[in-house]
Amino acid sequence: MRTIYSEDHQLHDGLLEPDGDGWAPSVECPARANNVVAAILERKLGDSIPPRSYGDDKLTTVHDPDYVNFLSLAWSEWIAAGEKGSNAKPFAFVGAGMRYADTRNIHGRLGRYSFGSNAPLVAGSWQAIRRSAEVGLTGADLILEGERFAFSACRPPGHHATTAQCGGYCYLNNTALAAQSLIHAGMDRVAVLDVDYHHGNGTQSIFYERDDVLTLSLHADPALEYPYFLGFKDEQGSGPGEGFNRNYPLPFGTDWKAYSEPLHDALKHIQDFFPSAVVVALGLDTFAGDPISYFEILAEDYISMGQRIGALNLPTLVVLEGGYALDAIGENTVNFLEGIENA
Ligand code: SP5
Ligand code: ZN
Repeated sequence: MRTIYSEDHQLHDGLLEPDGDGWAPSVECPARANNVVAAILERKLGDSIPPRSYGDDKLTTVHDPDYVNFLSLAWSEWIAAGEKGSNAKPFAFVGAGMRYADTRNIHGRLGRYSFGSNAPLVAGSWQAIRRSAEVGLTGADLILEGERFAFSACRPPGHHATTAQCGGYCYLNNTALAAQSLIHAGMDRVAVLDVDYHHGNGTQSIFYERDDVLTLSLHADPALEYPYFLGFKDEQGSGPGEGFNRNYPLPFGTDWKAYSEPLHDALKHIQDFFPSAVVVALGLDTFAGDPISYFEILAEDYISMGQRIGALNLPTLVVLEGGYALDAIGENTVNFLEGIENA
């Protein structure tokens, strides 16, 4: 299968996240995508091609124009305000009884367009963010052009990003943009299966009221794990989208044996939906050796996971999301992709 990849993700570097009393280097770093692409080359999965270019109108099929505008300008506004820090990040958020109204100060704007403090912007971030979205969109186009599989090696990831807020290392929702692009091109139904360790809150919320995109997510129970405020079992969609969202919150310690049961259920629901294509939000942070996670999926299990999903026998776009075990993310990703191809 072909991989879509851009070197521009290297520009999104030197990121910080909260740690103890201060800030430490973020686990979401360039080595992640570099190691994935190196493993793809080494194991000869297939060609790697650059993303195509898309206009802002494509980004605003999922995101608010004001939010896209903010992402593109935030770094220059940070500098113009005289801020010296290498990471533009928010500290103030809207709480109960407050509102988003006329927000012009960069700190207000960072708070307005973030739901947490772990999606910082550095000088090169916007270029990387935009290219990552284009990597996802190009994958969707390959599927539309008749490819059975494609892999969008996105970085930064996207599944936490909502219509107008970044968070959890995510800015533009690459997976949602790809799914929406398939619908826009004429597919009647698309299924999005999110197997990242964290709930795909952005993807869920973007499609929550829709019956043409079925969203399913297997993840650590949000009662115990990030993103804490969405991803529970009783969230099943609303309005016309009622019944078209499914969450599988799972306990810490979940291994392949325990994981395969809810995965089987999710795949059954995908089959019953008769989608024209599947978009997989692939997080490798379910891995037993992941530094920020508590599942017990092993390297060889990703082959089985891929095979199960490949057995749907549907056009499938795989979009890279999380995964922070730098030494293992490449092998685990290629295991999954080979599993899909050899189902
Ligand atoms: C795309 C994705 O997987 N996003 C995950 C966001 C998780 N954010 C919370 C992680 C907190 C971990 N803190 C690690 C500190 C290491 N020094
Ligand atoms: Zn994750």
